Amino acid sequence: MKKHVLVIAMSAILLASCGKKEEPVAAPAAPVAAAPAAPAAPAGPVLDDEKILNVYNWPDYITETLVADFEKEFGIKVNYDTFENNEALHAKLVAGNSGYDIVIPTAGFAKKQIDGGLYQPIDKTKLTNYANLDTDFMSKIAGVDPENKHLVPWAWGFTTVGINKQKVEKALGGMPMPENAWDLVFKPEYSSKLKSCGIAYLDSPSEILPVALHYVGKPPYSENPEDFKLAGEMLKKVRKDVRLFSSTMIDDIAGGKACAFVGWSGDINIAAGRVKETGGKDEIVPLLPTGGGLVFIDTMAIPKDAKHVNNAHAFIDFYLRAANGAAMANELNYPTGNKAALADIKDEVKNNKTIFLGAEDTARLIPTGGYSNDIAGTLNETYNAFKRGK
Ligand code: N2P
Repeated sequence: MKKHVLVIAMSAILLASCGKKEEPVAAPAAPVAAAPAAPAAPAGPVLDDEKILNVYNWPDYITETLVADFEKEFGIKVNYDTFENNEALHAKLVAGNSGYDIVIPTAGFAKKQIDGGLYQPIDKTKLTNYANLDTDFMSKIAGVDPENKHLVPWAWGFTTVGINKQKVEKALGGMPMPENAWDLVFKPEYSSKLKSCGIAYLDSPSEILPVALHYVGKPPYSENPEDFKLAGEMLKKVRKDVRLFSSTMIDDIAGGKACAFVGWSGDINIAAGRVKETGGKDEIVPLLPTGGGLVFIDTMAIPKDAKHVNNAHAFIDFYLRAANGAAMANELNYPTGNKAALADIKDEVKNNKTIFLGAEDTARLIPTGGYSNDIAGTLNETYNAFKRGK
């Protein structure tokens, strides 16, 4: 009988230590008659020997204390860098040895990175908070990442047209606002008027071409070069009216460099808040175009050559805590896909229809998608020709 108890106790110890590379396996305790059935599980996740985590994210896309809170709780030093768009992240990943342990690609863009083997699978057994995620939301991501093997949601939003209301009204001089807000930046009738107060586009082919294709009545993620030609022709007509291609949109909007812009929903709201805080009179508004906004679901992924994979899982699990998901919406105006977070999101945020879209606007969104490598050349050429004004 005594022997039997010991075997159970020992296998429990072995089980508990299984997968914990860095901690020495506990020496089995001397057999005693009343040995506990199983020792208490060690607190906290398994971490890497080197207490470092290298994170690569978009600018202005993390809540104020998240990194410091994580560092404090886990004793891990986070090195945090930012990239400007999916294209820049992609180039880093393709070059290899990026040094990053967690990167935040947009799901649609990440498809070809997954197909190309650039990410390693997520070990969901290490994510104690995974059940906080909304299953409907996860099934959307599964469209590009089958079985949600590689991507864990960070936040989502949509690329849309935003305006400085007063400046746009003034520049339009009595001309009524178009029903489809994309007309403001894609139709010469409007853009030629808004030129005076400034039009800004996000500086990224994969942000501009899907909406341009959609605008000319083609599939947003078309693989047909002819469609790109058509979108390119449309863009060419408004090129002279575009003042800047921006990678610092919050500053550019708040600083008054543009009155009409193609930007990210949350960032436009952040700029609006900044203008208000500093006593500015102008209202900055993200519009909900009848012509659709381009949805983006940004996700955490672990590059295949990451060096701190355990730390990366600890960070992902930490981020999936309800409070951290709620803070993302409350502080940065981006919903997260964390269902458990909803209860802690402020009413003013939850009721803001430019953050949590209503059913009608949701139905109008251009759904998650991505381009294959085959069309990448055409995509970049079309964009660059537009930018150069060719
Ligand atoms: C940057 C957040 C937007 C990311 N502040 C767009 N994919």
